[in-house]
Amino acid sequence: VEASIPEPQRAAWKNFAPKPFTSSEEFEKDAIRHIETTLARSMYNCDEGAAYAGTALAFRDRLVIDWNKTQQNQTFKDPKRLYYLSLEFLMGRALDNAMLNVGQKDTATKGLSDMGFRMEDIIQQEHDAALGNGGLGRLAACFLDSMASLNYPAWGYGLRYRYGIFKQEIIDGYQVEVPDYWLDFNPWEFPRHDITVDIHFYGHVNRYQDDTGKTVCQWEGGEIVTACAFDVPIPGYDTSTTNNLRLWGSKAASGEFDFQKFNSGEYESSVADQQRAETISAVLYPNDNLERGKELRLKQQYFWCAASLFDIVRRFKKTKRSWSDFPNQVAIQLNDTHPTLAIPELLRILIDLEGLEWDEAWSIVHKTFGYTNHTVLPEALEKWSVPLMQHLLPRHLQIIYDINFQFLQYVERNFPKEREMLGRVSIIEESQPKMVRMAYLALIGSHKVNGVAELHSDLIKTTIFKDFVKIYGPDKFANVTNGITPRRWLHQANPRLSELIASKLGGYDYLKDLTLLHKLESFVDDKAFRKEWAEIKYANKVRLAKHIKETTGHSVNPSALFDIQVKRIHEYKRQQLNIFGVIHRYLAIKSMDAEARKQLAPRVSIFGGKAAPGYWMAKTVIHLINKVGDVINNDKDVGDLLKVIFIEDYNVSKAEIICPASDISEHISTAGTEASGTSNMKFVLNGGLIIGTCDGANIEITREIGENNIFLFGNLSEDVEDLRHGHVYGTYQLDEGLASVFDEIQKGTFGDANAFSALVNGIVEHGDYYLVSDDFNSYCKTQDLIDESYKNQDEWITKCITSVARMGFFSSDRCIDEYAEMIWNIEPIQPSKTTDGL
Ligand code: HBZ
Repeated sequence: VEASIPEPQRAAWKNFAPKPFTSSEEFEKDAIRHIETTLARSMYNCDEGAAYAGTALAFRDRLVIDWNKTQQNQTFKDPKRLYYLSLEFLMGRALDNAMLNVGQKDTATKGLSDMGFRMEDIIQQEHDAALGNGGLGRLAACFLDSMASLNYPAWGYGLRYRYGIFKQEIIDGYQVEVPDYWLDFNPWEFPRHDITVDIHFYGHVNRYQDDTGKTVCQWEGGEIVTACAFDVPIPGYDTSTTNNLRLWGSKAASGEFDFQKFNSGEYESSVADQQRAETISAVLYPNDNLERGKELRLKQQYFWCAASLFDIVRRFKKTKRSWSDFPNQVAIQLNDTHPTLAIPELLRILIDLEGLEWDEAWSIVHKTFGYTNHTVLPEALEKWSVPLMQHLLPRHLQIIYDINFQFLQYVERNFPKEREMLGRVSIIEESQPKMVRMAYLALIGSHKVNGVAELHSDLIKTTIFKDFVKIYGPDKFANVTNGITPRRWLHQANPRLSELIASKLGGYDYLKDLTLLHKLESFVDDKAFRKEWAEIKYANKVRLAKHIKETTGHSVNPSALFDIQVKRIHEYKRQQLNIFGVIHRYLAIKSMDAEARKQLAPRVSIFGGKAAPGYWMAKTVIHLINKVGDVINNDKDVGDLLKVIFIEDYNVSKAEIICPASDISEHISTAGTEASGTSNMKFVLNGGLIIGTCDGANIEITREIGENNIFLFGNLSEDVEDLRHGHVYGTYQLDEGLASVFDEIQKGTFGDANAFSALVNGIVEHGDYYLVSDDFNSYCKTQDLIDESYKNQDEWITKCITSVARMGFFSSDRCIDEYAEMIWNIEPIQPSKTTDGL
């Protein structure tokens, strides 16, 4: 059926298509209409939740109009599009972002005030969309913001988890996980009941010769689960471009089979089928940088890849182009190896369903994909057991073997003298059971592989992918240093600083070209500017202190130095180094006389972050931080000189309060382990300094802002291997300061010492893999330097302003332009001016 309204009847649309509000009165009218008619509430029962819903729906109306137009415009112009495949999109809240991106927050603030509400309270009614673990998921969210803001024709594809990352509660100092059911009211998603894809699992492959004698493979039997599309509009900043994020939810296929079961009275079993299907998109796996090889996870991956590719291919086929045009119209970026099955799936579609020959199909596939690597940690590199893959995806396993066969033949031909390399680079690891190495498959099936910061991109070429550099040459490898969106991480999180900057730079253009920040440097000596700068930082610390008071009951002094480490809890990120440093400081304070104590700058050490539920060592670190806090915060000798706070349930919304409030933040991973880090960028952009190792993007931050403006410490990545070797085979010498910290823990000062023995023994007895002892002295000395430096507030503020002025490079807009040019080969599409989008 032709769905398009014929030209003569389009007048109705042209006359009556909804128009967005332009005044606070029009906003109120829309919001109140939604409260009354969409929610069936009235002024007698309109609480903050209802006011949030009315506001969100009024803005949603605006977004939808631009969204429809953007999609029509892109369909009409049919440019090459980018599809960003990510199992995680850590979006946070949408309303504030939408208001700021369409430039109508003030209008709505006025309207809400007329209705009896305060904007701050209304914004907080929204549940975070927490469909991610940490940096990788948040990067995907920043990228969506930049792609829309730069008018790129781009879609995100992900899974619609019913439960996002768990909520963290701290009970008696322990992490307790609570499910995050977030979908009760979600105005930002549009279920597309008409857009479904049937996804096939299990079964077997039937290989036969067709009439022409060609070998054909048919995947048969097994089970079918239906993928249903849920679309989320992604508004760009100061542009009407509104892109689409498509999330797939799973439900039972409504085939005849179920119907018969139901009809014949097998209600329970038919309901069980339905629940099994819905389980696929039920919950986000809460591990970051760890792969555990669970069947349901593989099912999630295939379900999402297959649904997305079906959708992409369907859209391509509508244009009636020839297959060889596919890579000219479609670029697909793989966010880590999680979507790697998209590679054999596209081959399967082209060969088994569309009848292409292998060579032609391979050439299309390999030109289409790009792969971003986010880690070199061995435990995070994805591998799937061959028997599991054989069972769940028999045809894909065959295709993977075919890819591997062709690849190994190529290697053998080109490197005949290096036969021992074949085993090393094979996609199949010859272990018991055999394993499929997903990173190798992703690399071989893509035309470009990139790391996420310079050091990391160099490291992948010398470690995990060394042989592949030899095989393909260095040009297959690239670096795109991560970035963050300045809209959320400056303008939204720190509105006063954003306004101050705009007042100096003559407007908000810097939010679209962050390099314009450099002009701030000429104001570094401007007295009034500096004063206001300091006042804003103080006000942001007061805001965080208030949050801390409300959530933990502790009062912290906003004039103290706020020292913050918030990120997932992981041994390689070394929160243990931080808390051992805190204990060391505590012991020093205890041994000082009153005079010496007066000289000390008061500090608040703030921690936050989730541990994966099965990661026992990380949970022990959380426990220790809380126990140390209990002791120090109640020690009368110490008073305001030192407080230790653990902020519960760190998430995107909390990060928006925390990042603007730091004096110092900690990015102290063992050199060579943190691929990039992105919170380092958020903190510096908000006028905080950082203490960090020479790791990930810290190195490029140093290059940009100058080494006088950052506190670097610790061993370098090139020395890590030798140090580790020395721990195991040489004589091991524990750092003296750290030894005194361990003595204190062992005395039971922070409760039962046994609770922390694994943490201590990991360092003292088991090789100190993360080099905590090697870096401890350098860490403590650098912290002392920070104390000294902070006393000179004049110099400190100069460092902060200078750093912000030099942070232009770290906008995710710069990343997206680099990907677009170097990897995707796509161009921006200017939004259409006309109402019908053509
Ligand atoms: O990706 C992070 C890196 O650790 C960080 O250095 C980098 O800045 C960031 C963006 O490039 N990696 C993750 O956050 N990884 C995960 O969250 C993850 C989640 C599920 C997995 C594996 C890793 O199965």
